[in-house]
Amino acid sequence: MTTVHQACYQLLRAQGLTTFFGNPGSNELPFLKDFPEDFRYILGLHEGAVVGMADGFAQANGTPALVNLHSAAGTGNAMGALANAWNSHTPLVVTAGQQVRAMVGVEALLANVDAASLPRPLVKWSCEPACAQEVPLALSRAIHMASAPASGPVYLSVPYDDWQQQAGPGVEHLAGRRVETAGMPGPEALSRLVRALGEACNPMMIVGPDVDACHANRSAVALAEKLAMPVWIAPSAPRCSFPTTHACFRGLLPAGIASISQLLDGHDLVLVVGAPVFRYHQYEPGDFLPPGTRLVSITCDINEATRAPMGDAVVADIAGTLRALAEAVRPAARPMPVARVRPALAAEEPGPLAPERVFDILDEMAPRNAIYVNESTSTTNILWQRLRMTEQGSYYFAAAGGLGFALPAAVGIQLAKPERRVIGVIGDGSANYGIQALWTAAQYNIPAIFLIMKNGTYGALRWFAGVLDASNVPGLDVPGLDFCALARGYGVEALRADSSEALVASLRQALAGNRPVLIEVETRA
Ligand SMILES: Cc1ncc(C[n+]2csc(CCOP(=O)(O)OP(=O)(O)O)c2C)c(N)n1
Ligand SMILES: [Mg+2]
Repeated sequence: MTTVHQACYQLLRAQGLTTFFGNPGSNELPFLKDFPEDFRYILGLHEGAVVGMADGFAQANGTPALVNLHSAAGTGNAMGALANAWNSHTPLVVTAGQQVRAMVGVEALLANVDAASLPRPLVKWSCEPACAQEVPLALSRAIHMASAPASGPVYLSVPYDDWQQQAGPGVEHLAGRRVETAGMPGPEALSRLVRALGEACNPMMIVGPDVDACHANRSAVALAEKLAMPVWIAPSAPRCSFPTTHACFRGLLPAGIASISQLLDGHDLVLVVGAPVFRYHQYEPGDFLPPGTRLVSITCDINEATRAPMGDAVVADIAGTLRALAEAVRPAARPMPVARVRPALAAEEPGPLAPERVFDILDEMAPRNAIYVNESTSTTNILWQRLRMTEQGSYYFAAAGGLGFALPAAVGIQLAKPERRVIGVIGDGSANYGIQALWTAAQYNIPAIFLIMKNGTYGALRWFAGVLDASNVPGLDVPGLDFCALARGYGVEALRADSSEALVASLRQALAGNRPVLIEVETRA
């Protein structure tokens, strides 16, 4: 007889999901029982860190990651991280243990009441199977739902007595299933796009995270070069989809309606690829588009396409569409944009380091293919101006703006990409929301580098207080934190840098080793 437990492990194996990210409780023990040797379990000490690590792992691999959480409490702890995963289209198969079926109705301790509703609206699909025999089918569906465009997190709650039950007939058909989506625009839609691009006198392109996610950065470059058009990164960027050293690269768009509109002014056609239109942040009322500008977006997400307040959208496979456009458009007769002048290297000054100086040093010392995970919120623009990022998958940021992403995600990305060095650049406020991932980095020897920008404050909120004209706000400073002590407490080597020389020496040491290292840098607020 095949049990539900056996059938599900066969299914997970066949679908390539052999890494669990989890934090267990009693409800989950029957699922984790007799854990097969060809699977690995990455333990996180808090569910926010668990989902953050899985998010980084899944994004870096481009395939779904498996998460196992403890009932309602574990799911609740993970919701902030789920918001980020939902917004970055991260395929996550989140499973949660439920009480034994006989005691869900009486709401015994650890029952997940109305389990399927709990993670909504931050999941694509959510389910608690009606009976044990439906569990393998529900898990299979969860995997395919998470992966299908637009990919995203899904949630499956399983009562713990289901695992030992006999699986239903025909369960063996599930393991090898493939679900494919063919998302190319039809020939007419494609030629409309080609014509619009060919007829535009002054087009520009805005690329978003899904370009990088589907490895289409080179096609974006090819299209930009053929049309000699400037390229911006969509606002609140969770990834870097265009080489920041390229002549066409213009920078990171601001996140206010009026300031974006101002930058689009003079362009008769704006092509947005792989981004919502737009992920605004600060409210700057104004026209969404300047007069005379037409906007067309290519997205994998029907939600993104329909909620955009302006422009036309094509919901399609981003990589295939970009490739087809780059092949089909005729080279423009315009001169290529002139490369931006890189900012001058920041001068050495006494006292805490200027963030500019930190990024100059980092850019100088880090390997060219380093992967940056950013959650230093007040220095994001400086990072984009100073770090050269040229390869696919070089940059990650919390897509919903929920803190607690970068530190765990750096661990998950480093686990997925052992051949590249991951450097988390994390604020002294942000580091506290996912600090437990340091323990996982230490225990599994995942050699990410964590650079903590210690400016003693929630710097971005100080800026926002200015935007909102909110003076005398309490709770904006975070003095008295010792990240070296915290890191050592979790088993991670720690270095303190209070000068350029100390930062250079610390980075040299961290980069030379093959272990996780935290570097606490004193920075200017
Ligand atoms: C989960 C969560 N809680 C609170 C916030 C609000 N928030 C946004 S930026 C920020 C400050 C982060 O400070 P820090 O990491 O020190 O970076 P800095 O702004 O100083 O560069 C806070 C608290 C958030 N985005 N997410
Ligand atoms: Mg800070």
